[in-house]
Amino acid sequence: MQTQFPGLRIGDDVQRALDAGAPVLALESTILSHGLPSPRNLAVALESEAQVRAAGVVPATIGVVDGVAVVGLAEAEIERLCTAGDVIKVSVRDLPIAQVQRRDGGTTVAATAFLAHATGIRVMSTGGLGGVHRGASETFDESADLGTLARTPITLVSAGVKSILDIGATLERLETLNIPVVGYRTNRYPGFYIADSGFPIDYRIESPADAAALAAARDALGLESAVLIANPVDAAKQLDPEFHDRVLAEALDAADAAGITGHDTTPFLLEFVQRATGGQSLEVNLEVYRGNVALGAEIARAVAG
Ligand code: PSU
Ligand code: MN
Repeated sequence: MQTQFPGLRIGDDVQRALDAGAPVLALESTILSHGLPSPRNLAVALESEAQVRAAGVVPATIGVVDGVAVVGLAEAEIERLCTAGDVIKVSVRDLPIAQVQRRDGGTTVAATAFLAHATGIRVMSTGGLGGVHRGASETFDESADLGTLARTPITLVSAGVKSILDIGATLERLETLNIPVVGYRTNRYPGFYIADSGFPIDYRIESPADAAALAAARDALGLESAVLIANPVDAAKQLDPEFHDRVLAEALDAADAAGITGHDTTPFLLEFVQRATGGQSLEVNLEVYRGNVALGAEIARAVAG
């Protein structure tokens, strides 16, 4: 499937790979524009693309440049999203606005999955998913990632959701939305910085081939939901769980005191945690991301057969 629409550009490498049925892995860019500090964001973006290529897969970093949704950003464009001052956070609903106002934007998991699927890419890796925020029963703050993934048949590798969110409520919503969640070699839902969030997952898979079989079964049933592969960080490299819980409590208090709400919440909490852990959380974050990119590349190969 290659749905082209005005305001969409596909990179040459990516287009060639799609035409040839070669494996492609989609990567998001909000993690670059809003999730990681500069200049580390650029290093991470380029390293992960190199990591994907070394695995024999074509990387498609996705973002919005001057209003154009680009699937397979060129290096200069990645650099621009990593360094420009006025890059907005683009979820699905922001795509038309970014287009007509010619903005630069980092695409969220939702917008990235939407664009990847629209161009025929079947596998994507990210760090952490958006989910249900704490206090959502009052604020209604639930990431558009969830609703979008309910109708975007892609295979998505993440390390679960960060514990800045309400993990239990997020898992409930994933169930309501008919989005399959499987642990990669685990029956525990990962908590991003920590290998085990404390919540169980009913099903696990053991290999990239298992993930590909799951996606094929989903497709054969005509289901439109994403398949989520929950890939925990190596327990030896996780953030110390007690330290993690303490910093998290401080971050939530600070957000509350500063009156932070809506789509500013995630970047605020992530930045707070980064500072409060003296950069330790950042190193874990990058470890988590590398692991998800590596597994995503393997799954992309398995899916391409
Ligand atoms: N979780 C992280 N880091 C991130 C994000 C989530 O650990 O950078 C980004 C992702 O791009 C995700 C988005 O799709 O935040 C969700 O934001 P919101 O809750 O506003 O939908
Ligand atoms: Mn939100």
